[in-house]
Amino acid sequence: MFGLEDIRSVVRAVEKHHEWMKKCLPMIASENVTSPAVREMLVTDFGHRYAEGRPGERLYEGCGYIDEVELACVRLAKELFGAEHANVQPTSGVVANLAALFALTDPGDTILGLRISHGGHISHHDISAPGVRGLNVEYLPFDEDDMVIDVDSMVRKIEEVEPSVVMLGASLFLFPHPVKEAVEAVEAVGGYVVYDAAHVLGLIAGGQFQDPIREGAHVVTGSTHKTLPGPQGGIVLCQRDLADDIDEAVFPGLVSNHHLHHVAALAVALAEFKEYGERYARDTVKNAKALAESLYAEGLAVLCEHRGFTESHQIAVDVREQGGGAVIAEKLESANILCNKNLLPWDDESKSHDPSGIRLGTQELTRLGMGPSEMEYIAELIADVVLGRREPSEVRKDVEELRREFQEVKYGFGSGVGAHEWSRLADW
Ligand code: DSN
Repeated sequence: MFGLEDIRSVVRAVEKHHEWMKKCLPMIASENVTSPAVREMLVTDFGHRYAEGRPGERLYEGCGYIDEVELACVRLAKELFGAEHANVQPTSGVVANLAALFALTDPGDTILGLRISHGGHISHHDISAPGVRGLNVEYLPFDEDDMVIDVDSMVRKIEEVEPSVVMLGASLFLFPHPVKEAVEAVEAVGGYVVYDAAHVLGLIAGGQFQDPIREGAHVVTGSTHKTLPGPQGGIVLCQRDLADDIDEAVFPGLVSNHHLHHVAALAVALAEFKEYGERYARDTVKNAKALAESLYAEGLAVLCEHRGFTESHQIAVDVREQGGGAVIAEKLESANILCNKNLLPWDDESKSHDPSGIRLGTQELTRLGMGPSEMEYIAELIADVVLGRREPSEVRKDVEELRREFQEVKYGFGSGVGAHEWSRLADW
């Protein structure tokens, strides 16, 4: 009886969440929605099974079809990114970064990464993956006005500290990173470049951001659910000579069983991206620029006006004058506009609960079919809240009205394409 009540309350909360999300503007830059075709894969029997090891060399029986799917997923990833090797087993982006660090470093080594306030992810820092590996982390020099890594200082720093790894890529990631220069400098001291592409993986695959593999990065890591709208999980792409070290770092190093339903869902997402990726990535970046321009025109302090605001799916806004990131993100949530508070370069990192800024992403709104004219209107709604021109509860009504027209996931295989046949796969 109690069990049933518990289940009902969980189901009710999930249903309420779904209903509410349909009325919101999802602008958290690290999220996205999967297509119906990808979702079908997530509820298949693959989610019940074990397949430790590599395809064809499993430690369990019963993996014939699982091997087929994982090999397809690896092939699609290699094709889409032009990579020599792909490992699709990491269960998250942090696990992918851990795998790269376990493969390329020894405890006690030094690595370089971006400060969190400069956009670096926690898994580039000793509080996370590098700490687990016993590494010393030093910081990449950063130009706070241009929101880019300072190339000359970076090269000097690499020569000085001789890092095993230079971690590029970021969570606040407006402009490309100097991959070629980092590769040249770090190879001279016997190290590697790991490019964490979590945020921009889909933009890279769609040809709308820098291409770290072509620029020489030894390893590219990522999560598979941000601008690449796949299932939540991780991926590592690398040069052929590092393949065995990466594979061994993932298994048996960091995962026992990987998540097989994730692999099936990722294979479908990658196939979708071959079809729709270029257009989706282009529209996402176009929307980010349009949103930034409109917010700036409304009087908000969008970072990097002098550089065109952004070249990715993200924009950053300094809202110190309006009460700070925490207050503003909460007010926006009251208007059903979801974004996150974010540290900006001048913030003390101990202030992550009360930073100067907010970060906004356009990848999910784009996926729902919105374009530059919607960005302009959304900028007006955001400015209404941020500048206190209207009560969030008033703005919420306009948000709900706007969102009513945008309920379907675009740029993916939907219910019109084989969903009938796929739906029986969930029948377990
Ligand atoms: N740190 C998360 C973000 O950028 O939102 C991703 O892991």
